[in-house]
Amino acid sequence: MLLSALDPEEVLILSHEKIDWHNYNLIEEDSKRKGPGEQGKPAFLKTNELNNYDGLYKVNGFNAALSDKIAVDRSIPDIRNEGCKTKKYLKHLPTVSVVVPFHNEHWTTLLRTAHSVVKRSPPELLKEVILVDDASTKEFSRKPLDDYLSANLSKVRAIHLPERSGLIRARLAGARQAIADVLIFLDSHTEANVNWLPPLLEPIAQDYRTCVCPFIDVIQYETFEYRAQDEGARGAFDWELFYKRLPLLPEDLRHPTEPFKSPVMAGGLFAISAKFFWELGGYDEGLDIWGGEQYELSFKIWQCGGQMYDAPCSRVGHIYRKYAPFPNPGKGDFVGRNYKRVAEVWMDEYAEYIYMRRPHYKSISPGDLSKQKAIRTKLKCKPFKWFMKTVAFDLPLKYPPIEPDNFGSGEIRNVGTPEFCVDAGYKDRDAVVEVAKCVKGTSKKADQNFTLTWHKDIRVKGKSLCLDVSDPSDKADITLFPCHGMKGNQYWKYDTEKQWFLHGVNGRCLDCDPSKMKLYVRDCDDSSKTQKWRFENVNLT
Ligand code: UD2
Ligand code: MN
Repeated sequence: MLLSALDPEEVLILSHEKIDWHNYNLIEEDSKRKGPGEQGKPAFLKTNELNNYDGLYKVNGFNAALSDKIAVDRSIPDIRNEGCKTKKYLKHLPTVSVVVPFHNEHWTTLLRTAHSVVKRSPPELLKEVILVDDASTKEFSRKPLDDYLSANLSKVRAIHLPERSGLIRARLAGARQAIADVLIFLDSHTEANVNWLPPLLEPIAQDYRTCVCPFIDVIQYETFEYRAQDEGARGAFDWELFYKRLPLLPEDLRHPTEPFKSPVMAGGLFAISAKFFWELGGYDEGLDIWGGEQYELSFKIWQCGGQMYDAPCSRVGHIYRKYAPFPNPGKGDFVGRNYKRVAEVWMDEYAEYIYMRRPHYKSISPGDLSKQKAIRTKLKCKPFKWFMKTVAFDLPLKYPPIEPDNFGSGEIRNVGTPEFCVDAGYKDRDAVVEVAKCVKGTSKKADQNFTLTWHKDIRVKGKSLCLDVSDPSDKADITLFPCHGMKGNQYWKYDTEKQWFLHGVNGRCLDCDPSKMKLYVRDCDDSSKTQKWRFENVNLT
């Protein structure tokens, strides 16, 4: 089809010429930087720098004292797929307004977000960065921030909301002021990586009804180390509306530098044309504080004629906090209410799957939904069933409607050396799990309480961390990893007869070497005593 035959509004492409958008001077300068946290290396505080450590940790949920030691414009490693480094993108790309909502974000992590965007965006594409201050109470958030921005970052400005609006209405407030073709939303503790913009913008230039997400890398909350979270996955959810990930499809794996379709976004980091965003009515303004908006927008995009991609060549780091430091602003179960609004407007009969898992949502009043339903009618959006069959076709539907009992719980005690138990040591994700002296019946505290759930994973009691084995070698370590409920590396079975904990589809056995406090999996051996374990409570029904 001739370009001129199309409605000019539908086409943001001015020519098909492609260019190399890399800023090689910047890459060169960054490669020479040295100092704490440079090149995304893990950094540490010295013993004489620990004064503010606890206080700042508590209010931020990450090591904010360390953040203050790291340059706000630090270098981070270019961990893109090699193919991305030679990829060219359209010469004519749409312009960008970056919108960053924040409530009480720490000063240096907020500034690092702004600096990384300005530093790693081609100036001709970046029109502005709008920091939307959602009624922060930290004193630097107003005048000192405004003064810093006007002195140091001319393209960045802050708008200050008079009252706490929550991240959804804060994003809307920023988006309403944005002047560029494309809106990019970021969280306030992120770092944009090398050449992040062109891969986000090209698919939008080719079709404005497209939303594109970058790969989200991990900025470790304790050391600020910058690393990948995985090699990419399609976004999804379970029927309690926890964000989950589905595997890439074979065709996605064949083209590791090409954007691939993703059913839902993680939420915080994405690019969308302003035109399409507003055609969709923006976000539902009835969504309060935090949560659910990622589903609302994703369902809306797909069901109402758009599409959503993840772009492997665009990477942005994000601090996944150790814990959420914010107290509930006196609004009750706002997450439940948000979920109910999204389920009622977009999920049709599938909403029932959620209510089966979360019966109390039935009695939550979602408030007025007429405006959202009118958008759905006006845009002739497709039913949720279409989304499930066409976009999220591999999302498991058969979660049991009511959670079955756990298979077992309590301490996991070794039979060969019965004074030793599996012990999670109050450690956090990625830590290696060991054995320790069993402490049951004594007053000593220990982290020796586990449940083998109906998901067939072993969870540390009271945490959403699971025993995870990713290493196929002999005596492979067992590490703690957020439970994903998708079996794989977290799949365990208990053989009551042999007293084995079997891991994975190949069924290797949980085993230990108490003399070294080591816990691992290895091939099962009928004669081994250290492979036999007693679970405190086993549910045989
Ligand atoms: C994830 C998303 C986040 C959002 C959330 C669900 C990523 C990396 N993050 O949780 O963007 O989609 O799921 O809603 O995908 N904020 C305000 N006002 C508030 C609360 C938060 O402005 O009342 C800001 C906050 O400063 C941050 C952003 O909203 O910039 C997201 O909040 P978060 O970082 O606590 O959310 P996160 O990453 O746990
Ligand atoms: Mn965040």
